[in-house]
Amino acid sequence: MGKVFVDACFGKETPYTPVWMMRQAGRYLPEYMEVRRKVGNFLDMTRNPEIVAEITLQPIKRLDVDAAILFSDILNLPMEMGLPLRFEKGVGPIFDKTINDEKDIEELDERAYEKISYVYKGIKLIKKDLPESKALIGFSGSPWTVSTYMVEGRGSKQYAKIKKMVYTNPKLLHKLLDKVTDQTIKYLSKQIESGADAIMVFDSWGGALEREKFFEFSWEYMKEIAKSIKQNYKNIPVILFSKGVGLYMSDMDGEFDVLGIDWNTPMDYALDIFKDNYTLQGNMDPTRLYSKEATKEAVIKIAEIMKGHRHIFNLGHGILPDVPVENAKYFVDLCKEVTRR
Ligand code: 1CP
Repeated sequence: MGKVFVDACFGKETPYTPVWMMRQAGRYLPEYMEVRRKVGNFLDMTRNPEIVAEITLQPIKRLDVDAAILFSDILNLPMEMGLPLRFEKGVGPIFDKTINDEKDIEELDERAYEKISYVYKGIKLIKKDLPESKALIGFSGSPWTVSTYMVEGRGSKQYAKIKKMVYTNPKLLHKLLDKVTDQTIKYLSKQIESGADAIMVFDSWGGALEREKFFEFSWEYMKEIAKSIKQNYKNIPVILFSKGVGLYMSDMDGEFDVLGIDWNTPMDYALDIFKDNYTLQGNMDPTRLYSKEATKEAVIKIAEIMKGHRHIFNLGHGILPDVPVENAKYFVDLCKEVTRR
């Protein structure tokens, strides 16, 4: 039996529309919180292959989603490139050392993709216990989104520091993006070699850029990653997800298989643009999960729009920590039920 998720990525016929949720391995799950309390520190969790495997598999066991996503973070790779990382309660990720000039970029460790071996070990452990019918998604951040943290030092509202670089020193920024792209391609390739069945690139802050700059500083690098992966691993689906760029979609092309659609972008609008050239993944507003009725309304609407087209059910961004697990389970069951053929 093939994997429903992988088949859907390639636009093959499936018995139902597969479903998973961004950030599905996380704080809304009591079993995640239990491990987190035991280990104490998020980063230590990501650096322990046994814990990585355990948490990755939790949503498979609890929700019966069609794909597991590797439990890690997009910031582990820049951390291994030489920027010490910490997570602060109420703030989020913090890099105390940031990228400011050419020297900072030259000092970045080009062996990062090897140093991050705990991820590859975790993937091997996950694959031992993952049922044959389920897929494992490996991932990275997009070079642009990862670079926003490397330059700003933390999550940002204005992106003033990196956008100043966009307009005053684009050459420097391209140099950083080139280096992160190179590491990311090697990192994702090793995830595939270790057993990942698909890979996804998260570009959460693509929407911080105006149209022309988005393509120059973010999309081009995502395309380069996709192209390189498809050249070497034809049978591995590549999923690209940029947040906040629905209005730029008509110019998006490239050698990827699946495009993630955020919740700000109407699904029928996206389908109009992409037709069945790609599988569209998404896009229920994650806050609908607070209400079963609101969930049902969206699932039925999205299923109707995507009926007969290439589709994977997901949320339009990550699940929130205080969503009842019961409602998440309701969403997953309902997606399969209403699309069963
Ligand atoms: O226990 C905790 O409090 C840690 C919370 C947490 C978790 C569960 C963070 C901190 N990262 C993660 C895991 C994670 N991050 C995954 C694992 C797999 C899954 O989806 O279940 C993935 C894919 C990510 C990706 C990620 N990390 C993104 C891109 C996707 C998105 O949500 O936009 C980003 C931007 C990050 C950075 C990050 N990691 C964690 C935080 C709090 C943040 C900051 C987000 C921000 O700046 O707003």
